[in-house]
Amino acid sequence: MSIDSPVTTEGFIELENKYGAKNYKPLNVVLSKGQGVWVWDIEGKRYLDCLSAYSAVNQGHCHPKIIQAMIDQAQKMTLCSRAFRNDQLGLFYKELCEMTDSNMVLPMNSGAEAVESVIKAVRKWGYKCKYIPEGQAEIIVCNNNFHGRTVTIISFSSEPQYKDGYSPYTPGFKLIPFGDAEALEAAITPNTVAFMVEPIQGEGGIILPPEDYLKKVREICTRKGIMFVTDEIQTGLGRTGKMLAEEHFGVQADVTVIGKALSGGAYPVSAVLSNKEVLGVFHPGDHGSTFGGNPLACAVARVALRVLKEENLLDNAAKLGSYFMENLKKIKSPYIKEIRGKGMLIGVELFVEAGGARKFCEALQEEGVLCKETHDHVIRFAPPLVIKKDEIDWALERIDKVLTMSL
Ligand code: IF1
Repeated sequence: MSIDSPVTTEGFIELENKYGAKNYKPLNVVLSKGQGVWVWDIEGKRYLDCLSAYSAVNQGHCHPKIIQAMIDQAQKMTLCSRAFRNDQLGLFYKELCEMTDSNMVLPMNSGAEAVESVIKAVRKWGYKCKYIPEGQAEIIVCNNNFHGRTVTIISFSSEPQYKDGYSPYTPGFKLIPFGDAEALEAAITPNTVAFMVEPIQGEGGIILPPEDYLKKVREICTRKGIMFVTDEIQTGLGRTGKMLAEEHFGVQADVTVIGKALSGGAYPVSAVLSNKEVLGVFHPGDHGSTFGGNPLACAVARVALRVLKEENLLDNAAKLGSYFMENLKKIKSPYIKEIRGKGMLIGVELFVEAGGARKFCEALQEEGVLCKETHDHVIRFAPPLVIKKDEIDWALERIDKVLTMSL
């Protein structure tokens, strides 16, 4: 650190405000350390992390095994490009396929890149295998979706803020209501190549679909001959108590995108998982990425996946997630409209009269619990899956206090 490095919270905030783009409005806490479910700010105050970096840190902050694998691999080789092969890639593919019951993997880096890759894959599949006329491929998506921030992805967002000022948009997408299987059936045309959906809408406010929705979707997609794509970037890898959230609904998609926790938050790693037919459309040179599938990413992801299994994090998320939600429901608060979720992905929706979730998040910060509002009135609770019962009790005590005080 240079001698000009700030030492106070205000100093760091000032620096960010002076030099950084203002596309976020973070809570005013400057974090410098994380271990498991706990994070510390530069003043040494400890917080229980109930966001998990938007579900990227499912395995907990700085998981020792993941960090060790990262160090070991970094000392051997970090990147060699896909022009050559590396000794981590094939093992990563195999282990990932076995854990997610998939046949083929396309490695990328960010979630949005993986979603973009899916869009390319299903379009190409439509043209090459379904003989759709060039330029006519349609992809159906849901209102209230969140799939990332690229120009193409925001082109089919239903949230005006995500699109404002970014035109011209990419055509070829159709929006339908989430949870409405009949609307999907009605929207399909001979040019439809795929339907893409989050099994549980995350950014949309932790919205669960009707119980039989994905089963109906699966049946419709099969019958109509279109690809069923699930975006499990947020819901996948144990977050909801299963490896993939689609398992709760008894379905398997044709294509699934994962990211975030694929590295335990140590490094950006994403992937498209599919049956052979879809990813089989890519031939050498059709698609790629400098960093996708690099040995550091693969080594980190292999261990991050192993930790999910070795530490029984799926079961923990299911059991303690239910415990967390049941006890949140016991809180007698005049502000709470609804509590919903699956596993360790929980949304607490407040009445509009409560005046917005933000101030409750700020009050929770004071109490040592870090969380983030999603859409103005929902507080999301999504701690790392390594959380223990007494830590949930610790959080519940503070959440109860904040949600029952007058703000
Ligand atoms: C931001 C929310 C979470 C995602 C799904 C793709 C992506 C995401 C289902 C893109 C990313 C993020 C990005 C982050 C906030 C965040 C988020 F608040 F928007 F809703 F997680 F809850 N599909 N979600 O949730 O992945 O390219 O970012 O790796 O500020 O944009 P990415």
